[in-house]
Amino acid sequence: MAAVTSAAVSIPSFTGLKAASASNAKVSASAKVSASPLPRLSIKASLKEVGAAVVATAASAMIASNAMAVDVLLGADDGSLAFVPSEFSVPAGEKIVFKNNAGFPHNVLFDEDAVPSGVDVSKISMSEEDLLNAKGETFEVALSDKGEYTFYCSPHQGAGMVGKVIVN
Ligand code: CU1
Repeated sequence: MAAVTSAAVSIPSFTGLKAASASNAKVSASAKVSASPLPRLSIKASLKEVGAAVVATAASAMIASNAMAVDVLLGADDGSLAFVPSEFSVPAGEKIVFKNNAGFPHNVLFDEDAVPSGVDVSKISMSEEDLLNAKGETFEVALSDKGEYTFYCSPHQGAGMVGKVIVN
């Protein structure tokens, strides 16, 4: 009979589905659950809610991380090869989240001839060989130098997939 480990006892502080299901198996195989500081009933209840709780936690983390971010779609909903929006402004340091939407693969490269002087585009761009291939994939960047930046998608630059951001 497996002993209750500290991992099994700390079920309410699970960090992911994998950990949660591992704990679940340990608890049901163990006769020593009552040794846990938690009442048996509350362990059962939290196990039932593990799935929903993980989803809720992930969702609220997402909302929190996007609270101060600008979202830019890669590919318009109608399939056209464009950044949406293609021109926008952000406060310096605010996160820009490029999200793969349609017409991929896409990437995001800043134009070395069209960024504020002193900015190293290799530090803010994806690598040219790197492509976002699935819907919902993201690339995030925060720009700290004020000024105007032009960016493009290398597979679709010729089709006009370019954008501009003003950092102020
Ligand atoms: Cu593209």
